[in-house]
Amino acid sequence: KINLKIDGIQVSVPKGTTILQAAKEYKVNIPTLCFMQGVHEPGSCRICVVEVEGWRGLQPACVTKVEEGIVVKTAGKLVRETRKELLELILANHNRECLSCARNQKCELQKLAEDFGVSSVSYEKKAARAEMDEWGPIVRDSSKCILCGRCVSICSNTQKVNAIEIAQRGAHTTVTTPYEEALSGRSCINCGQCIKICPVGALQERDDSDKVWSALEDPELHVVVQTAPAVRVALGEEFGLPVGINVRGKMVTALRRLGFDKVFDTTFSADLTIMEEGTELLQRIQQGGKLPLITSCSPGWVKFCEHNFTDFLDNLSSCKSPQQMFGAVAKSYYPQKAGLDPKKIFVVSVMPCTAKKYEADREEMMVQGRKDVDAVITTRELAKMIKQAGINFNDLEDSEYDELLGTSTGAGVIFANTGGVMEAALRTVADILTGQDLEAIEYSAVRGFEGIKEATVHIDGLEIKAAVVHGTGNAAQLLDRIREGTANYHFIEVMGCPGGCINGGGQPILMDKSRTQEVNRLRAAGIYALDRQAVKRKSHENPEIKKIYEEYLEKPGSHRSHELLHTHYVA
Ligand code: HC0
Ligand code: SF4
Repeated sequence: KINLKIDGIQVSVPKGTTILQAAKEYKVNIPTLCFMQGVHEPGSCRICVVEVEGWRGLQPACVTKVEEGIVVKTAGKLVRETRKELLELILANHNRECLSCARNQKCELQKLAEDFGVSSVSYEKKAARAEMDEWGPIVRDSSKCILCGRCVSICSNTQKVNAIEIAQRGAHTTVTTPYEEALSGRSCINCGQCIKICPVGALQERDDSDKVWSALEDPELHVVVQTAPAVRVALGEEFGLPVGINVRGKMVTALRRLGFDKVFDTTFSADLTIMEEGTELLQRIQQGGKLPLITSCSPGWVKFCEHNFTDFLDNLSSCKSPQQMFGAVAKSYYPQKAGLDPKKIFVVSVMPCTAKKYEADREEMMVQGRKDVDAVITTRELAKMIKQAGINFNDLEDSEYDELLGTSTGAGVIFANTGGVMEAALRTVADILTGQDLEAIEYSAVRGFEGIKEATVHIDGLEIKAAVVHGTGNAAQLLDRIREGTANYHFIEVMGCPGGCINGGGQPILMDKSRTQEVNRLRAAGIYALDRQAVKRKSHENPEIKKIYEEYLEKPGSHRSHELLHTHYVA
C-alpha cells in the first residue's frame, strides 16, 4: 500500500493507483473531461490537473500514479484558475449555440464551464469546423467537437470498427472518417456508442420525430407503435426517475396521449422470433444445416458481419429481428383482424438503438415493396416528444398494451439484456425437445456482463453448445477463434452494443460517466425483475403467439412465415 494525503485526507491505496482513482475512492471529486475509465485514458485535456507539493508544474490526475508520502491539493487557486483557462480555450473553439443543442443541460463541457465560473470567453473564436454529416442515422456536427477522442477510442478499441479517426493537422485537427467520406457510406455500423460517449453535442442520432408527428397528425393514417424491451427500464431516467425503474405502464399511457391508434409491444414479436429461430436451430442441428447458428436481431452486429466476417453470413439466422417481424405482422395479420386497409397503416418503433433506424430502411426488410417499419425513434427522441406534448410523465397512471400484438412473456422481455435471446430460446427449445413444461428456466451462465459467455446444455440427449457475446469487439474475438478452429458452438447470440440493448446507442445519456457499469447493472436488474413477475415466462406459452399461428401463420417456418418473417444476407 502507498500512503499519501489528498486535500488533507490520509489516503492508503495499492501501488499503481492513479491520483484520480485514489481521490475517487476517498470521495474527493476531481473533474475530468477526456477521461473514460477503461476506454479512453490519454491524459490530454488536463482538466483533471492537481498540485503535488514539491513537484514542478501541475499533474494530470488521471495518468499520474500515487507515490509514498506525497501531498496532493486538488482544488487550490492555481488549479482552479488553470482549469478555468483551459475551459475558456476549449470554448473559444466550440460552437456555443447551447440553446438549440440536443445536449443542452446534458453537456459535460457546459457543466464544467458552469462549475468553474466561466462567464465569458476572452479568446477570439476561431472558424468553427462546421461540417454536418447527416446521411445515416448518426449525425456529426464538427463545430461542436472538442477533440477529446472518446468516440474514436470506443469505435476502434471497444467496437473494433475503426469508422472514425483523428486527423492531425495542427489547428485543423479533426475527427473524421477514412478518406473523409460520409459516415453512412463506410464501415460505421450505426451502433451509436460514439453518441453516448461524446461529452458534448458533436454526435447525435438523426431526429425522426417530425416524421412521427406528421403521421400522427395525418387523419388518413392508422398509426401503431411498438416499444422495444429495453426502453421501459430507461425512459424514466429522462424524467428524473431512478435508473432501471420500470415505467412500462406510464409509457403506454403517454403513447396513447400522443395519439397513437394502437400501442403494441416488441416483446410480443420477440416471442415470435423465438418460435421461428428455435425451430431454425433445431432444424439446423437435426438436419445438418450450417452451424453455428448466429442471431441476426442486432442490426449493428449484422452490418459488422457484412463488412468483416462475410464467411459467416450463411451462419446468420434467417429470422428478421423482432422490430421487423412486428412491422411485417402489423401490416398483414393485424389489418386483416381489425378490418383495416394495410396501406393506411404506419408503423413506428421506439428503440434503445440507433442502428434500428438503418435496419428499418434496409431493402432486405421489405415485403412486396413495402417497408415493415416506417419510422424509428430512440428512447431519447420519445422523451423529447413527451416533453413537447406537455405531458407530465411522472404523474401518469399506468395502462396496458393493446391486444393482439401487445402480450408478451418474460422470455420476450429479457431480450433487452445480453444473454436474453439465448436464454429465451433455450427455454422454448428445452420444452420442445422434452415435451415437458420444465421448471428450471433460468440459465445463469448466459447472464451478466462478461465479454464472452459460454454454456453447454444437455436437453433430452441433445448437447447444445452456446456462446453469448456483446459489443462487436468481443464478437470479432469469438469469430476469430472459430475461424482458427479453437472454438466451436451450435448457437451464438451477438448483440452489437456492450451490455446489449439496455446500453444501446439511443438510450438516455448519463452525465456521470463513471457510473456506466452501475447503470447497466440497474437496467439489467429491472429487466430480470419484469421476467420474474411475468405470468408466462416462455415464448411458446404466449396466448397471442398461439393465436397468430392458429389463425394466420400456421406453424413456425411455414410458407407464410418465410414470406413475412425471414430474410437473408448476401455479401
Ligand atoms: Fe433490442 Fe430486440 S432486444 S434488438 O436490444 O432481438 O434495439 O430492447 O427491440 O428487434 O425484441 C433493440 C431492445 C429490441 C429487436 C427485441 C431483438
Ligand atoms: Fe463507430 Fe458505432 Fe459511432 Fe459508427 S456509430 S462511428 S461504428 S461508434
